[in-house]
Amino acid sequence: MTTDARLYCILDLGYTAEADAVTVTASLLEGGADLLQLRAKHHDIAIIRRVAESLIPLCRAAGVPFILNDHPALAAELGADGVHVGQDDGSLAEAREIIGPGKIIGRSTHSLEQARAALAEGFDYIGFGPLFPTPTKAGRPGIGLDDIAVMEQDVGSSIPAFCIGGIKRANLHPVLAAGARRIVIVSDLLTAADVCAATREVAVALRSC
Ligand code: TZP
Ligand code: MG
Repeated sequence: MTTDARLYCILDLGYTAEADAVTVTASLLEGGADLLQLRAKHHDIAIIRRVAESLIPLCRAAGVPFILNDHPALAAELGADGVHVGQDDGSLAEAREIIGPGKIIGRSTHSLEQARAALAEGFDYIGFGPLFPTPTKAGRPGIGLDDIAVMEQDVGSSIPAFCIGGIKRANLHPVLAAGARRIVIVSDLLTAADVCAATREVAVALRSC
């Protein structure tokens, strides 16, 4: 993963129909996504495999790492560039054993303590949030903006740390002003009228801060 990755986009099948996955991903990549994750919380593994197989060539052509959410064995089988695992998805060592050396392994974190622990364990990057409550990850409280600066100092200076959760073009400024340098946006980009233009707007804002 390039260490200057700023915008991490997620193709979430909860928002984008399988039939639109390639078109929408192409727009995210054209708009400036630095990393692309496929996330599908309620789909069969066969569908996830099929969609992943259709997205990997696009990511390769764009030079953007393809990360699979969950399913390290499928990520290994498909030759994905990495896998993203949550707090309840086991250890780094377990994921590494399955996906193999040289692959990117990211961890969701929901507090400063979890962020520091993920760095200590050796994860390649973290997600930090949700900053704001979000229907994309329902049932989790927002952790707010107060810990971003310390998290960036303690963790983000060593591994890429992507703030996530309820971030939109409309609230990007306060998130960046709080110290975020790298972000994930899911629904605000996937539901935009012009996905490519919306992605580009965020990518440009991140590059100029
Ligand atoms: N992890 C923490 S918040 C979140 C995930 C996957 C969802 C972010 O989605 P959105 O739509 O950008 O709020
Ligand atoms: Mg998970």
